[in-house]
Amino acid sequence: MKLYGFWRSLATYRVRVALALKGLDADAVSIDLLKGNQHDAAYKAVNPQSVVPALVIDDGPPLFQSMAILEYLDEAHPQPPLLPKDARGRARVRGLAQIVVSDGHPLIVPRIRVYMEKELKLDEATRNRWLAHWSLKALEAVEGHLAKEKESGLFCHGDDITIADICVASQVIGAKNYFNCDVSGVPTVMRVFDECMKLTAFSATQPSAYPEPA
Ligand SMILES: N[C@@H](CCC(=O)N[C@@H](CS)C(=O)NCC(=O)O)C(=O)O
Repeated sequence: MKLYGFWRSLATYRVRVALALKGLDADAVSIDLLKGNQHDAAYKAVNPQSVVPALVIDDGPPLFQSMAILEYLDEAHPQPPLLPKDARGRARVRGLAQIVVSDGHPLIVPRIRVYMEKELKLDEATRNRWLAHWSLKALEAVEGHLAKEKESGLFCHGDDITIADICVASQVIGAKNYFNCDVSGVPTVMRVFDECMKLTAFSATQPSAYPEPA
């Protein structure tokens, strides 16, 4: 298996965590987003959207979109499961994950930042306000669920890791480490994040710990 990604990419991190939880190895291929290598023709042939991650498994076309990849890994390698057994639980877990993946993260990705800088000519302080604001908004929405719903446990949904924890952890890393957000208003999210980080699958693969392949 080959994982096209980037060390500080939050979407790639989600896939790294899932692979680690499933005990799977993938060769990492670095697409340097800071240099704009996602736009190279060679990578466009792998992922026409010019974003990471992409997971190449065999002769078939690469898998793309982190949520689709997480769900694929869970179906192809069911142990340990990353979704609850009941339909209602799966809907909750996917909903929490999508607050991050569909609504929060898309507002802070490099192409948005580049557009704000180059096209809209927004200065760095204004751009940083945007990034911090929307990063925290997603976490506040997750907090609204976790703090009041009895389904929350040690992790986002009960006491087992799910796709929701993977996605929420990625968002916390962005908010805290990249955009300096004050996360004191999302204590339940942070409690869950701290639990996740006790697991090697989360801590050893996080951007700050992850060695960039040469
Ligand atoms: N929804 C996509 C997001 C993919 C994405 O935007 N990845 C970022 C890195 S975290 C990227 O490659 N951005 C390149 C760019 O914005 O130019 C997923 O979850 O896989």
